[in-house]
Formats: sequence, structure tokens, C-alpha cells
Amino acid sequence: MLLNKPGKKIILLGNEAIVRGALEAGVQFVSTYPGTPASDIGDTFFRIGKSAGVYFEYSTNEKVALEAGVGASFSGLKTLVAMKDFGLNVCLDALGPFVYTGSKGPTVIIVADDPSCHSSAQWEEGTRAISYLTHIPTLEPADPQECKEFTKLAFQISERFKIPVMIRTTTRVAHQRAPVRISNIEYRISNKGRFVKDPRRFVTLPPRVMEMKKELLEKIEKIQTFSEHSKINQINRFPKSISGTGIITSGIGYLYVKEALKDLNLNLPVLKLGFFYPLPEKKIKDFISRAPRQRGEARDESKALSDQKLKKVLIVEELEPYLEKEVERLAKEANCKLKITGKELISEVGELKPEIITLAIAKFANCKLKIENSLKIRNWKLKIPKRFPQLCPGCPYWFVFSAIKKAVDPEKVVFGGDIGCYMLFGLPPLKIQDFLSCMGSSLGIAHGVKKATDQKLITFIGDGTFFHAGIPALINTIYNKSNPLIIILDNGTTAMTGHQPHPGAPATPNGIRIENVVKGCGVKNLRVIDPINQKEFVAAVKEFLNKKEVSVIIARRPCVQIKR
Ligand SMILES: Cc1ncc(C[n+]2csc(CCOP(=O)(O)OP(=O)(O)O)c2C)c(N)n1
Repeated sequence: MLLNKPGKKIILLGNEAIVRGALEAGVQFVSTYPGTPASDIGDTFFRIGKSAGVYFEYSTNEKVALEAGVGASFSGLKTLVAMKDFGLNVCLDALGPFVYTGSKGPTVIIVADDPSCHSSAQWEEGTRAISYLTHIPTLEPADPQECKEFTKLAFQISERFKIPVMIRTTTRVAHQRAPVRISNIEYRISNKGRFVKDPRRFVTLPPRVMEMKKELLEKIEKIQTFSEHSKINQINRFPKSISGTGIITSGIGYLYVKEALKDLNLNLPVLKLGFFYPLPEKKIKDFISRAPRQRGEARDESKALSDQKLKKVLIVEELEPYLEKEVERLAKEANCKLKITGKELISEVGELKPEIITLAIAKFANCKLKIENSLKIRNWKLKIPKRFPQLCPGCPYWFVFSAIKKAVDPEKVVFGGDIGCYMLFGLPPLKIQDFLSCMGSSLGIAHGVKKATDQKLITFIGDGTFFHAGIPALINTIYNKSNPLIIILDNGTTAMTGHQPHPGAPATPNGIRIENVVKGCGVKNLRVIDPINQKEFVAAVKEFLNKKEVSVIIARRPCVQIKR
């Protein structure tokens, strides 16, 4: 990762290429909260940050990670903040104002979506909506080389326009491995900045905040002009185009389009968008209003203009049809007869796959699939038997599960679940999970159920998740007086995302003991138990389930993986 041989190609994951891009750009401050598919970014900086002279931290959640980044940026440091899609929701409250104030030190925010929920239990989120909501300039790379180049470009845009820039990847971009041509790493002499007071710039108070919004929209207009001329929005003209037919795509969709066109032996003009926000509207209008010519071919002036317009365009994009809607809007002005196809052929649900795009393009271009192609597609559809993921052999959570089964009749108790390895409590053979939502929500929802019913309730939360978002919900339970039994599964690590440390991890010298936090909040029914002591655990569950106030058991036993 720290190799300094400009021009050499090294094989990198998309996430590692982002790290490399940040190092080549001279990043000084990096904060993150782990979450797949973005985790490797933080984990790589965790390994190499010190040798690269970069400040790195795993923050307690994404909001504080961003806020730390905002502080570093206000102090003039080149800053990178990384998270997974859901993390962007957690930090949205801080993101909106940051786009208004703008960055001082150039700042890049990486957010990784996970179409098809490969590593996301909660919902299939497409964070591109947040680009519109907050007006944050957003770039979408397709492969590791672009991950590196776009990261550098994002720092440049941020520096030039004094605005944070977001890079949105997806699982297939972040976890794709490919050769990347490297350049020089820009080592910084220091990562100390200086906060120079400038309340007009850094304080978002009305009435100034309304001026800030105006200034932001003016910046976006300038960035749009920049986007119109940027090489990362490119039209690829293929020889022998089927006239009047084109494709607009972005991110991973572009790679699948390239592969499908090759497979189908088809030549269509493709507009690949590197900017998602602001979109290069003129470039799009230009693409749809003039059938792209072959290389070197002159426009046929004898033909009527309408004959030369694109007749139909396929929008290849993952998840929600944002590009499709934008193209529809732009076509009203540029080419009102254009037939726009997108979600009609490519589902809004689940990630794109090469075979989906090949079939969609074949249908769109009325081209017959060759036998090899259809065979390939049939093979792609081969069914593999489904297996449920399991807790590791020796995982301390097995002992918790066993104690619960001994202590209560699962039919007579409501079980709350949260985000972490213990989510597997919801799957066979365990099946003790009656609700599951987002990080920290087990405690918040448990309180609501307890207020609304007289049912017994046990809710589980991991140690990492407790620090991330559980503490305010615990306080609410105490303040608004309900009595769930909360079991904090303290395995000493953030296991599910790759064993990152957290503030309560035993290896952390300035670690915070969970029992001190719980006690500090005023919880009286509190016990710390190693779940291997089944008798003690069962007795505590039985006793605490009948209490009138909230009860907490901290089930403390290290994750079997870190023990090893
Ligand atoms: C807002 C948000 N950020 C990050 C994640 C990714 N994520 C999944 S589980 C998890 C933490 C689990 O740690 P812990 O609660 O300690 O449970 P363990 O996996 O150790 O059992 C994280 C960060 C997420 N799902 N949502």
C-alpha cells in the first residue's frame, strides 16, 4: 500500500484503492465507523496510518466520525471520513450543516451502498437520495482504478470549491480487485492544523444560514459547469452504431454494459456518468439530442435534425431510478420524442448482475441472444441450496441462548434483536428474535413495547452497538420508566464487521467499562455474568424479568475469534 513507484501497477481492492488515492492526495486525518462494504478503508488505515503519518480513528459512531472530520477540516486538515450506507443516515444531522458551511481542509466522505443486502440486515438503501437532499457533490467510480482517481479528484474539487465531496461506491465496486496504476504518495510533514476563528463561516445560525444555502446553490452551479467539462463523464462511441439507440449508465452498471455489448457483439454509444450530483445536464442533453456519430464521421447536414436525434435510450442504474427521472426531465427540453427505458427492464430491487444487463440490452436493442449467451444465462440461473449462517463454534452467544431457553418459555416472552453477530438469534435453530431494525433500536423499541403492553420482554444488544446508539435509548428507558430486561452481549469487540476495537474493548487502555455507564445512568438491577456460568445466568434472567424497573445483564465472555 505504501509502495512509492509511480507508474507501477498493483492489485488493489476498490476500498484499498480509495485509501491509496487518499494517500496520493496527501490525506492527514481519517475517521470512520466500521460497516461492510466500507470496512476495509478504516481497517487499512488502522494498519498503515502510523507509518503513513496519517491520524486515524475508529469513532464511536458515524455521526461522531463525521463531526471529528468536520473539526479537522475546519482546522485546515485534508480529511477523509468513511462509512457504510446506513452510517450516512446516522450522520445526516451533521452532514447537512457541513455542506452549508463548506470544508476548509479538503474533505472527502466515502459511503458504500450494499444492493442486495449482502452484509446489511436492515434495508436496501440507495444513498444517492442524500446527494439531492444535502446538495453534496457525489462521484460514482466503477472500478479500483477509478476508486483511486476519483478520490484524488474529489479532494481537488473539495479544495477548489470549499465543499465536502462524497464518493458513493457499492459492494461490487468496493470489493472488486484489479490492477491499479499508482502515483506518488504525498507525505505530509505534520498533521497538525490550526483553527482560525471565522463564525461567519462555521456557525450555522439564522439568518446567516439562509445566505449559506444561497451560496451553496451558487457553488453547485459552478461545480455543475466543472462536471460538464470533466472527463469522468464520458461518451464512448462504438463503431457501426445501431442508429438512434444509446445507453446511459454509471458505477458498476458501466462494467456490465461493456461486458454485455461485447457478449452480444453490439455497438451502441454509451454515456458513462462519473458525477451523480450535480449531473452534467448539458452533456446528457447533448447525448440524447444528437445520435452520436461514428469516429471521424461528419454530421449529415442534408438530414433533418429530427432524423439525427437519439430515438431510444436505456438507463442502466442500480436501485432507484434517479438517473432515469433526470433523463426524462432533460428529454422534455432536448428530445421530447425520445423513448426512455430503465426500470421497465431492470428491477429496482437487488443489485445489478451481468446476466440481467445482457438480457435487458438484448431486449432493448431487439437483438437475438446467441445460443452460447442463452446457455450462459441458463447456467447463471442454477439454483444453489440455501444455508443459514451460524454462530461460530465456541461463540459465547451459544451459552446466552442456552440460558434463555432454560430460564423462560420462549412463547411467553417477546425478544428484541439488534445489529451484530447475535442477529443470528433470529434464524433456525435459535429463533428468539421478534423484532430487528437498526443499530441501537432494540432498546428503543423494547421501551415502546413495554409501554404499550404488559408482556415480558428480553432484548439483546452487542457491546459495540451499545456504544454506537444504545446509550441514549437506555437513558430513555430509565427516564420514561419502563422495565425491559436488557442483555448486553459483551464479547469485547465489534465482531461482525471484522473485530474492530470499540471504547469498551478490553485491549483499549483508556477503555470505558459498560457497567460504569449503566450504573452511571442509575440502573440498580445490574449484573455482570460470564454466560458459561449457566446457573447464575438463568437465575438472574428469572429474577430480573419480574422487576418493575429496567434490568441489565452484561454477558461478558470474549469473542472466540479474538480469543484464538
Ligand atoms: C449505522 C450502521 N453502521 C454500521 C453498521 C455495520 N455493523 C453491523 S453489525 C455492527 C456492530 C456489531 O458489533 P457488536 O454490537 O459489538 O456485536 P458483535 O458483532 O460483536 O456481536 C456494525 C457496526 C450498521 N449495520 N449500521
